[in-house]
Amino acid sequence: MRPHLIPNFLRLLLLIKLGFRTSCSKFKTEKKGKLHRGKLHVRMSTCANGISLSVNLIGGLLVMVPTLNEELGIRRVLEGMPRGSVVLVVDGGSTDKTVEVAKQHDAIVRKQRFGRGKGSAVRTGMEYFLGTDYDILCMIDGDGSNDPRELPKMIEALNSRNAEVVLGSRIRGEREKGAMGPFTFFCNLIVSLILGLRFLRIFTDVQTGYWAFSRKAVETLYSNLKAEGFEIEMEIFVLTFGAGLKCIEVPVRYEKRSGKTKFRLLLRFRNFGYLVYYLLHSFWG
Ligand SMILES: Nc1nc2c(ncn2[C@@H]2O[C@H](COP(=O)(O)OP(=O)(O)OP(=O)(O)O)[C@@H](O)[C@H]2O)c(=O)[nH]1
Ligand SMILES: [Mg+2]
Repeated sequence: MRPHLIPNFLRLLLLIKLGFRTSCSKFKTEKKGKLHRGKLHVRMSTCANGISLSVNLIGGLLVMVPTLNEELGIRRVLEGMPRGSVVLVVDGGSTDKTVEVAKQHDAIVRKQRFGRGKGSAVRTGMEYFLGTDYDILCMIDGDGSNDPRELPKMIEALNSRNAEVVLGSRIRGEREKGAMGPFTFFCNLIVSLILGLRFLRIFTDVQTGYWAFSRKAVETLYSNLKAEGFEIEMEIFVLTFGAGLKCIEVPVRYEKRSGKTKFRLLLRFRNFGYLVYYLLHSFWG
């Protein structure tokens, strides 16, 4: 071993030991005889500031990535994941190398159920999550536009602010030039303000692809979700408030996507129809 690595190695061991103790004393809970690992992870990532974390420290988190022909984006996303993340790629029948690339990066790959569209992929991912004992489910787009290095920030928000659902706002966050055109920016903001005001709250980016959910949130939402397409985020938002789950948003960075968009112009207009539908739904359920 090279001499300059030794102090770092000892420091890591010490941090793990201290972090583990602190975390356990403050956050450990038992669930079906198993450690509630999501909270443990967050504590440890704070303790071990500056040192890359190993596999078992991030054990309570499952990261779901819906993909449809994202061979370029998925590589970017998987390569940027915090080390040790368990990633579930839910694929919608890609005809390029998306699945191959995902497998090369040790992601779990599942084909989506419930029909075509991103919504079906998200629901498939939630169904998979409920069959495991992970504590937190994060969702991130597979086109490389969301930065996976912000996952700890999302989880931190979930835990420290006692939220059940966290959405990553691209409107509040820093945006790479050209990542989001003015039309999309405007549409996202309007839709979000309208939906937020329905619940007397200000939200800026309900249609984001970056989310974090507690286990309780997924258990509550999953069986009520019916969306198959890009309206899934609006449905999640409305059902979250309908169920009285605490939902917050945090700013996230947004970069230019790799590959081609699947959210065609027509679908963007269709989402305004869904906006009306979910608003009515939120009043009359
Ligand atoms: N499994 C699955 N994933 C999908 C489907 N449609 C889109 N996706 C994925 O959902 C994510 C969001 O789709 P995008 O095309 O990026 O839509 P968007 O982010 O609203 O639009 P852009 O601003 O153009 O990026 C991407 O990772 C897509 O690959 C689908 O039918 N099935
Ligand atoms: Mg995208």
